[in-house]
Amino acid sequence: MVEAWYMDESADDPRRPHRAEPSRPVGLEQLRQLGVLYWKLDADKYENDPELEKIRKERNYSWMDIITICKDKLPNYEEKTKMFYEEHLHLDDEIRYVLDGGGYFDVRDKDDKWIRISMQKGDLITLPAGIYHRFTLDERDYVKAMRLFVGDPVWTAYNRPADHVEARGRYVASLAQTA
Ligand code: KMT
Ligand code: NI
Repeated sequence: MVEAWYMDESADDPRRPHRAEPSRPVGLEQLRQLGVLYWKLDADKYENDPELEKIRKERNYSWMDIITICKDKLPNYEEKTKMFYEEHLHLDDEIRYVLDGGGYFDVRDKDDKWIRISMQKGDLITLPAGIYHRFTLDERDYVKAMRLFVGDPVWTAYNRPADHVEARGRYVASLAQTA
């Protein structure tokens, strides 16, 4: 099952776990209330997995590619990993399925506190359009992930502050519904 927790305030290496002390774990229900959806799949069979196909079909995740993030494989690694960790939002859902390695998605809760979601092999997550978030590798410095998209991908990130973006307004309004 996915592990998530509130973060500490320390500014040191983001790739460390940064668990608040005493620990404040976050469960799937709390993530769901933020609009974050999660599935556990068998990543060893991602190329032919009826469970993955079912989710893609039901949620219209028609587009996909596979990205490997590590120093030697990703062009402009330093620049890109820095961008991933800038707090931002998108106009569409961000959908990621970890096939190998791992990392952390951090999302803001309703009180604007950081929740860290530990993404490991087999974890599929959907971050809703308009949620403030960021991504970092963990100390293994390696992730292979499937990126899914509803229709043709739009990668534009709106760095915070982006409160006047329409997707942000819709997201904030949706939070009142899931409470
Ligand atoms: C993103 O948009 O943050 C990325 O694609 C990197 C994370 S993929 C697990
Ligand atoms: Ni993003």
